[in-house]
Amino acid sequence: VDISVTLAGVPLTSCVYNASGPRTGSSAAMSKIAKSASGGVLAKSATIASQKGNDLPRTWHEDNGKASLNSEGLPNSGIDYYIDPKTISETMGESPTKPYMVSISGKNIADNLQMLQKISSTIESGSVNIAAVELNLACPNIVGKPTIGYDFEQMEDVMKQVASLPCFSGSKPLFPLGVKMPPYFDRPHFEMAAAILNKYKHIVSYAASINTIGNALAIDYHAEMPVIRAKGGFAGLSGPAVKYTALANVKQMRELLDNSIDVVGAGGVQTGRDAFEMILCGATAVQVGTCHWTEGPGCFDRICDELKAIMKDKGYGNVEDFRGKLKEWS
Ligand code: RRO
Repeated sequence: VDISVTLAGVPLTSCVYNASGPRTGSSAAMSKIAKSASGGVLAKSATIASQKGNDLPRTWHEDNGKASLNSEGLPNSGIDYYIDPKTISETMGESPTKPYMVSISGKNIADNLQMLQKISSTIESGSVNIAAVELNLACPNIVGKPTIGYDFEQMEDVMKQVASLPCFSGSKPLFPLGVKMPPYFDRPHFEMAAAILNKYKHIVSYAASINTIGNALAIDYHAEMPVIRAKGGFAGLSGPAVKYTALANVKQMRELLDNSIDVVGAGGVQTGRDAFEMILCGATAVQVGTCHWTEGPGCFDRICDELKAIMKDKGYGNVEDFRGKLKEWS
């Protein structure tokens, strides 16, 4: 069975790959993803300058593994590191067989525009292979900043200004652009978010749903304190606990977005069955975040093997055979 797909025009040997965030901060960590069955390598969301992130403790995993929290606060090495030919060759090896992608999460619109310009210049110089860029509209952990994807006015403004950059003003974007979306919970919000992305479909190649469910709170019962230090303990919720919200977001986005925009499923995927369900709901590819964090890069080999076994069992030869084919009750 064949689990390869084309995402945003980029061929992936496997439809399962890593989410930005866990184990994606350095070339040493990312090279392990490159060596695994992951369909690609997506770097940690970058800011203009490197930053340390929030004070510890900033991550937590529930004992039963069903939920995780993070308030990392965007620790990263800065955009220059993630687009440096040295970082990319250390990550991918000398003859890469899969795509390398970067994620950006600027402190403000100007920073996102500046990072996109830097990426454009680097791509135009021909010195590196960057297959796609993910614009993170959904980080919940920055003190004093709203989640952009929940502020539709700001989201529209971001898309408008990005679309006016030289790299997107030609007949075809210089590189495929994806957006990482926060989870929505109400139909009108899905409709508003999708309407903005559809308006900018000439520059948006995929939408990845979902980032973590923001501002969750876990309590240390013994200490009678939040488990996380920053932001009063409010942090992004991930892991199996968010899978059902993620499936719904993938289904809604696939229904509402123009067909030219691919949907990437993310949120609580830890088995081949989870990936299969995401694809049934319309996902072109599936990102794995928390499971990669807790299990390590071996998770990509396991999840791909499990997905292949399910497809074989059901008689599906490739991903298109069941993508978006969730049946309806009569
Ligand atoms: O670094 C983080 O705190 C973080 C980011 Br940028 C994000 O997009 N999602 C998340 O759960 N954590």
